[in-house]
Amino acid sequence: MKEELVLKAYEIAKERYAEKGIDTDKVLDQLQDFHVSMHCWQADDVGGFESAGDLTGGIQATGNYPGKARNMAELQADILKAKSLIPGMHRLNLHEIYGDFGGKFVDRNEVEPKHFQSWIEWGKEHGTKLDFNSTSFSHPKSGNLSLANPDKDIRDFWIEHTQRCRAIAEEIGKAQGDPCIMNLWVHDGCKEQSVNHYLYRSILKDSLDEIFAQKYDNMKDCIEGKLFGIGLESFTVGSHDFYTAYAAANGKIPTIDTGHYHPTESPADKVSALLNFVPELMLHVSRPIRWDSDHVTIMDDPTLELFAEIVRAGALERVHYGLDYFDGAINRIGAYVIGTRAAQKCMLRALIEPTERMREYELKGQIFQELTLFEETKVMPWNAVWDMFCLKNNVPVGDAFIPEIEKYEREVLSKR
Ligand code: RNT
Ligand code: ZN
Repeated sequence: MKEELVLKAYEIAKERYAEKGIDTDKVLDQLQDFHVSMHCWQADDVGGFESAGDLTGGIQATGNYPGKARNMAELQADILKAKSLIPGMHRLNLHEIYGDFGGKFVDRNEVEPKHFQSWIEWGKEHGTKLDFNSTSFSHPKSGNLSLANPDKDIRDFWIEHTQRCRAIAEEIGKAQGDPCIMNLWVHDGCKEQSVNHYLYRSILKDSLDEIFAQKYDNMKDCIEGKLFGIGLESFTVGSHDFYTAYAAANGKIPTIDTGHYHPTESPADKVSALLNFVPELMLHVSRPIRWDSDHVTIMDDPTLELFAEIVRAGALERVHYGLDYFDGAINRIGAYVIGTRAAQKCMLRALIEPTERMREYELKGQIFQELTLFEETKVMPWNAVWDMFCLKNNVPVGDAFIPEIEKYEREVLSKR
């Protein structure tokens, strides 16, 4: 799109929003401060660099689109390509299996901060803060139960792994001068009916207590619940109730993965409920289609509502914004660019809502007036502000990133 067109449209939008009491220049600044933690695992369908084994743990990447990253250099190149097409500064979320293992097999109970030293340097070089995840899946000891396993050896193995991951996150946080957000998700559950729900949950609770006993200053702990996993459909040890209670009792951060709820349940509605009891929230923004299918994030109603609820709660600074999807059926750079830009668009639309005016109407009982603004905000020219944001950040406006990704596919991805 022509630059002057973007500027002209922005000027008009700015005036229209000013009539509603919204300063779009301020919104642009706020959006600049909005950092998404991009998940490294979209680049290679959650493969990682530890072994060439199958993806297990009840999660699944579908599709076999050519060109996935096969090693650290390719993954880093892909991330940088994607980032060059996304406005703003963003973080990168690493799983333990993406360590720099130097071609050697480093087991999960042996991993050390040194395996992430080159990532730390890469992050510094490219202005990218890092976040972290322990990895319970895709390992011979994953089975159906890891931290909730009654077998002491297996449980201790995973406790050791998770403790080491926290130490790595601490080192990353220290090195980047900003807390490293570490997410803990384990797949533990049962395929069949079970009479041991209480037992497994009490073991998981004890494992978490042991893991979190060590206090750190440069990392933050998030715990992610779930509805079910593939092959683990009957019971999930780390359910939402379990982790919500644990987070509230222990001051931990619950992770809301938007793919992890009953299809009619609203993740957005959890924001105001949880934030009255827990310090912060972590998001895994995804797009479930009928199940936790990990489709690419788009600007859909549930995501718009989620971000709107955060802004309405005045909680912008209390939320960590991660993405979590793995679509192997389309160009993976495209998947990053669409998903990250969609999250930003949702945040823009949340920031640009005339919330204060609506709140006033509502508190005075002027409900039709408020409903009018709900409707009007949908058709206000927010897209002109979005285009302006892309222009300001020197990245393609609108769909102009398509040829760039096609070129990268031709020149790089198709040669893999
Ligand atoms: C799985 C969880 C978890 C994973 C990643 C790879 O259901 O959403 O966050 O997707 O850790
Ligand atoms: Zn997740």
